[in-house]
Amino acid sequence: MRGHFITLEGGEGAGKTTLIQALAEKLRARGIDVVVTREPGGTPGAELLREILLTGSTDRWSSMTEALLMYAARVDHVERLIAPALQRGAWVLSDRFADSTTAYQGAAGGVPIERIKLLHQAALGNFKPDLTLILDINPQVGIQRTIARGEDATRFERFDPGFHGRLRQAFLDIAEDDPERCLVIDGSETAETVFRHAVAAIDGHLGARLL
Ligand code: Z5A
Repeated sequence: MRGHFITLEGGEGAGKTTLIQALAEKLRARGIDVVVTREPGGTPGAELLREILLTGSTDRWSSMTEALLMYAARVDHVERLIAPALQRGAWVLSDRFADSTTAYQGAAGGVPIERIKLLHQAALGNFKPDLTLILDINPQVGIQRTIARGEDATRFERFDPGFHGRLRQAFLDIAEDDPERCLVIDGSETAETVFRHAVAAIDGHLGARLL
């Protein structure tokens, strides 16, 4: 028996962390074994890479170097956490996964998408999520939400507004290219409405009957 792998994607402050917590609660209430994780990170080795990836100046590395580091962290994450959890039948909910590399380092950062696809194939073969929920939001609204939270900006939050506009479009393009796997949810709706759409998507795509 294999579990299900669900990823949440979108720009900063889109509401991924809020949604993932609500989904985990709902699934656990149904007696499902749930693993909540995030990228970059999720394992001790990948969390070390997260620390250096999210700090320092924006030009610390080129986008290609970032993509390689993201995949180094991702392979560790899949090998040591995600794949074993799926094998024992758990549902894995990840705050970001490979689509973030396509969007941030590819579309917004300038690495050709074909090179990122080759990198994915070399690192993880055909491994991909069963369902990806993309929270779409105006980047200014999302960044305002994270500022209101009072935390220091990460390296990525300090990139220019053009970068964040390209990101938003990149996630919409990813959804259009793979409609079987991806569903776009309006992240500017209330947290309750976003949650309802997400639960309906999980029921529709995975036959989960959570509603
Ligand atoms: N990155 C990359 O470049 N390449 C890659 O391959 C990967 C990642 C995997 C990870 O940062 C960074 O790594 C990320 C991309 C890059 N860029 N940045 N920055 P992170 O994990 O620290 O940041 P994030 O993913 O953008 O998360 P976030 O800023 O915490 O946003 P969020 O999780 O989507 O939102 P939230 O925490 O749920 O909500 C933000 C605030 O809004 C909070 O106060 C909520 O209470 C509030 N909120 C949430 N939902 C709503 C609704 N519906 N209405 C009103 N307010 C809401």
